[in-house]
Amino acid sequence: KKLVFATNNQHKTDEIRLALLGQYDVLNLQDIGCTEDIPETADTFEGNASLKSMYVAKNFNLDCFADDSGLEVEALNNEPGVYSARYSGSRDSMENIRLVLNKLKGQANRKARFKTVISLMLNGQNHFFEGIIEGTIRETLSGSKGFGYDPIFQPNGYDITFAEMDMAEKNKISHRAIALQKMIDFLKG
Ligand code: ITT
Repeated sequence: KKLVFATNNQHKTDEIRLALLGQYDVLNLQDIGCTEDIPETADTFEGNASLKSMYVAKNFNLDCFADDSGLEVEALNNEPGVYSARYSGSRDSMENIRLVLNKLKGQANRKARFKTVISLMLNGQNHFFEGIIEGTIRETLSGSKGFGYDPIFQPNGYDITFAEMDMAEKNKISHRAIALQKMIDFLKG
């Protein structure tokens, strides 16, 4: 069975492909020949996920899902949130990480969470699935796997960051995996 995943982020594609291995073939935007950089102008995860899934549903006449996700840091009023991909003004992960660490300098409250909202457009109807993982922001970077803010995010109950985990290990607990499992349960009825 095939599922279209409206993303240009290769790391997200890899994680979702691994999670669905043997269950679904996952096609991303590149695979369906969509070269558009779909504007993400909403100010909620639900809104931006819907902009991506609905773009594909409308222009390619395909059922499809999209993931909008980000890091919410408690002491920063839940920033970067929906602006996670370009918090520093650039998509450079190191710049974005540096900005978070600078803003948290001297801050005792390191609590943060990753959040994913999946929008699934199925037969013209929009369905939402959410996943959250709670954790803390490290003082310094650790690990080189994963992407985005993974080197500074330590999930609760672990003493390593997401960037120190193999993809399979991250996939057991991540925000994205939790939201994805909800969607799969829904698809299986
Ligand atoms: P698409 O919109 O094409 O799917 P994107 O990277 O622009 O790709 P988002 O708009 O959802 O995706 O932005 C999510 C950003 O949040 C992402 O670029 C990372 O900086 C961060 N992020 C999301 N999930 C993450 C994860 O599992 N690990 C680390 N950072 C993550």
